[in-house]
Amino acid sequence: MISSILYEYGIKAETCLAEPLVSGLINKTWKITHGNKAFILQRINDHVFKEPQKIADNIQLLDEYLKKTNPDYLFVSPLKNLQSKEITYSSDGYFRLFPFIEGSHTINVVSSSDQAYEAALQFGKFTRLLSGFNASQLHTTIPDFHNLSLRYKQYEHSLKHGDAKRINQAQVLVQDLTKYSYILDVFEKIKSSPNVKQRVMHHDTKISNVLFDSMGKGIAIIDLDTVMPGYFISDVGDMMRTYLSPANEEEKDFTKIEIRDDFFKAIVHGYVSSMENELTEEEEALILYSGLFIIFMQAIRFLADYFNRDSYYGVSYEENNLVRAGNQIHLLKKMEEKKSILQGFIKKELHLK
Ligand code: GN1
Ligand code: MG
Repeated sequence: MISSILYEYGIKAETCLAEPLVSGLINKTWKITHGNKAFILQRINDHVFKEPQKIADNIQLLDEYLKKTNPDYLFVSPLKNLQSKEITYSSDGYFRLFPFIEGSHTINVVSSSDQAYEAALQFGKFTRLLSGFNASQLHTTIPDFHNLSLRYKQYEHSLKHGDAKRINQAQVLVQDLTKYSYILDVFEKIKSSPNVKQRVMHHDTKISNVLFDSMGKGIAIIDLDTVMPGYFISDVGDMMRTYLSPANEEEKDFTKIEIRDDFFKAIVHGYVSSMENELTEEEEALILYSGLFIIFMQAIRFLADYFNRDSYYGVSYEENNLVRAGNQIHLLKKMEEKKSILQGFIKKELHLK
């Protein structure tokens, strides 16, 4: 499978080493080494990304804009195949090949607040550099991806029509979630507010989507499939969801889930400083909310998928999605408990600005 794709790029597969990389739950990734050159090959999950060409079009538009406005910015775009296309289609699906950035590495776990800071700097910088770009030119690669209203409807639908046994088993979680309906109400207000802007957002800001150099400095962001118009709460929120706790969404022992103050401060400091004066006052008032918003949305997405018999997320055991949902609800609870302390950190940060 891989060799026929590499041929499309003029690379002889027999002389290559292909190593699968641990990546997300959706796409498949390999590192390809060919002599002293290296590449990243990725297969796009076209069950999730129904129109992969839209991803390629978006990346090309952004690439052109950034090359013009900020030629020194490291924007990792896919290489063209021998047909001059950024996407290679085969019977095994849609593939892209990226240059491997020499000297870069990725990490899968945020182990220091400096790493959280570096990542926040990178994601903030990306959106700021694109603040003059008209976001509405971009395609929506996954419709309603972070539209909480729709996600909630999908969750309610799964609760009515999903697997009865699984729904019964998750009653405590279903009850717990009802306490957080205010998160949905706030989102409804955001949608109609002109002061919460539609910006170019990444929408998947987990740490493995940041390239670091050997000194541990962030140098670029990758995995641009979900780059599309959105609200800043998506990126800041997903950093909070995935960097704050030392235990991730797969952790079964919920006592290991906690909110690390230093990591919270690092995200806020990195993001606010790299966005410079881009955030409106109304947006600044939503910084804390962004974490609650994304964690809540992820909890209902995991639970809905459990009820839908795991039709979306890859799972490695029967109750995987149930555990993930419970884990995220626990994280949400932990963040709620700390709200006033965290808001204090934000206030301090904004004051320093
Ligand atoms: C998916 O595949 P991955 O891990 O990059 C999902 C994200 C979730 C994440 C949870 C396209 O991302 O929204 O936050 O799983 N991406 C898509 O692990 O649905
Ligand atoms: Mg992704």
